[in-house]
Amino acid sequence: MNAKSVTPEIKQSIAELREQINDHNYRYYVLDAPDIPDVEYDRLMNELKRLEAEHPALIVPDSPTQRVGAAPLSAFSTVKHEMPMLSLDNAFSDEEIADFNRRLSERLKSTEDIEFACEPKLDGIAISLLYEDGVFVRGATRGDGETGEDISQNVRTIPSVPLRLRGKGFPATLEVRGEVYMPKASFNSLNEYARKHDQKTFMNPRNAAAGSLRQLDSRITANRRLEFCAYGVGLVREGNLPDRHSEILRRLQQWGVRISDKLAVVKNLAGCLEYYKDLEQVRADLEYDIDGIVYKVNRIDLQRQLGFVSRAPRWAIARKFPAQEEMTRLINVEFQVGRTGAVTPVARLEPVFVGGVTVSNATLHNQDEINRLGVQIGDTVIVRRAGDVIPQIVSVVMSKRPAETIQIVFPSDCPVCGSPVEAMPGEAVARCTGGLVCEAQRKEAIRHFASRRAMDIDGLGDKLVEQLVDQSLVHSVADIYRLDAETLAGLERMGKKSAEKLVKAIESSKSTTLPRFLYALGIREVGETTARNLAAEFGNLDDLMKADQGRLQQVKDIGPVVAHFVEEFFQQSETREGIRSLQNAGVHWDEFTPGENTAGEGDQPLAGLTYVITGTLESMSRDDAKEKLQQLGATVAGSVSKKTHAVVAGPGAGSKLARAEQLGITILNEKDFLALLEKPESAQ
Ligand code: JCF
Repeated sequence: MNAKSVTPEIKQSIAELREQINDHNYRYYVLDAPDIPDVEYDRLMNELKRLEAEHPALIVPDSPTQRVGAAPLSAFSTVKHEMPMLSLDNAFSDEEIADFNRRLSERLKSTEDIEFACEPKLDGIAISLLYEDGVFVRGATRGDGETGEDISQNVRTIPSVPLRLRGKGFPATLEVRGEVYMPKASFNSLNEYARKHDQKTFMNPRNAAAGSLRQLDSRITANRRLEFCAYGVGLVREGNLPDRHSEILRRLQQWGVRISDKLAVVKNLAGCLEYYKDLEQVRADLEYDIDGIVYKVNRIDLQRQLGFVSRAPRWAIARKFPAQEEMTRLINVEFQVGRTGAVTPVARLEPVFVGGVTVSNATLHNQDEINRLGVQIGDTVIVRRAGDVIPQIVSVVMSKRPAETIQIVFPSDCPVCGSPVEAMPGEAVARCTGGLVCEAQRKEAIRHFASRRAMDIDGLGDKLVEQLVDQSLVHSVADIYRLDAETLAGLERMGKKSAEKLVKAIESSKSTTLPRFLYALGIREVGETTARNLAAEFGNLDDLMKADQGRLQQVKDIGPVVAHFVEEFFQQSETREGIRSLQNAGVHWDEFTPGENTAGEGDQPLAGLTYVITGTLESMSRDDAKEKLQQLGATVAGSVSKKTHAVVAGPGAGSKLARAEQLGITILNEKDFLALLEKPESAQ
């Protein structure tokens, strides 16, 4: 791109955009209170990127655009910490915390209560951030506490690390210390992705964070969702900080640095113990892993008086939670079959108490994972439970391997139906090829068919599907429509009333929409969006069933893989028969009429218009309202922006409604909305 001449106006625009973006980052990452929708944020960012691309001379290292990673390094250089980065003493019980408190009183020769700052101990990687005159200049690992590695390029990519401090009054040199961690959800999706693409998975969020920070190619780090949370300061030159630890942290927060939202100040030992109990309660619900609590003497003058012992301060201690990892024995491995036929090895374990629950099963994912672990039946293994994730086997304790172990053999035939099990080339997952012949796949298919976003048969839950298939009352989804109240009432945990209710729900599910029906069929890789795209493209089922792969690939967002699955699905005679039975049973939908001339104006009167739905509607669910709008060609968005055409607001509408009012966007109440559905042509 050609560099254009720089005018004062351009400089001004760039400065304003940077300030706005920094403000939004601060609101989002530090205050956890964003006040603009993502699209609006993206718009500001794109505008800044565009201006910077036109005027590269104006790019500065602390511009919010400079977080995408830079050219790979060949090695990290070392950094000497002017003030050593300390570690913490550990305590494992209330008694040890009481001992800690007693030692402090003795040293301080005082009987007064000692005030403590308490915060969760994040299970991440400790790093140091150096700011000179408020500008981020260096990020370093803790290393051995004396020397670490310069990971500035990687640290820059972490959105919650400010590249420039906000406001004023900060010391000329300020070293901020804290933890880099990966939220549990980001860790799970990273591993899920790795598993799908046959890549190495990470053992836990901490390892994932460490691995991401250690990348010589910071563009990889930029793609990992890492976060930073400060726990203190190191080197401080030319400037004063408050005289309490908690106040220092609050000051950091004002300067735009993220601190724990669980930070609390307690009056004494009793307060510490109570904080522990409270945090233990919410631990599993936190978005990140913590391995304990850090208590610090809050007054800095007392900290100075107390000083250090070797590598750790006397004025702080980490109360560790009981381990989330335990040793147990692998008794057996069984193989489960999912809806798409994926065969998953499940470890049966000698029950063991891990992180507050008894665990007797863990997933082994697939053959690659079994190979990676080198695990055999009879082995002693380490089991880890992290929050809401399925327990995992982390490793094998080889030193405890008994003389006789049994190799885990992946079945070549489906354990449920006996059909061959095959893995597609390049895929880690092995699948049963039995399709709906396989009882396991059938159960899953029926569950999916009945689910809320598919045919929405209220009351047809997992347990019931299990019974219906086991008792041969339902073989295929079409059989659902042959069930009567009498048969249902005879099932476990079903009374006459609930049986009648279910029959009603089955009856009303017959009237559906084409996208829902396509989604309900459970075609591989066809989720709700693809189902909707298919429906919009073909308008009716017959044309879709006749389409070949080439034709299917013309549909929005459909590539060769999905096209193949769709074609294959509709080629199967069981599929065709199944669909016929469903239609004979009375399942029907209004045909989409776009036909060949897709999105003809008459058919998609709301095409090009974006709606937002908020609050509750009386006459239909939000999902149904969304679907109705989409059928008319509208886009339904999750947040309000200038591009929003109108907001449909029911009772309980909150910030979205306020935002719409602020922007002067049309607001429709339920009555207006129903009128719109009746006469959508009037919308323009
Ligand atoms: O969250 C942590 N892992 C954490 C580590 C919190 C702290 O307040 C720390 C720490 C390591 C050393 N404080 C020190 C002094």
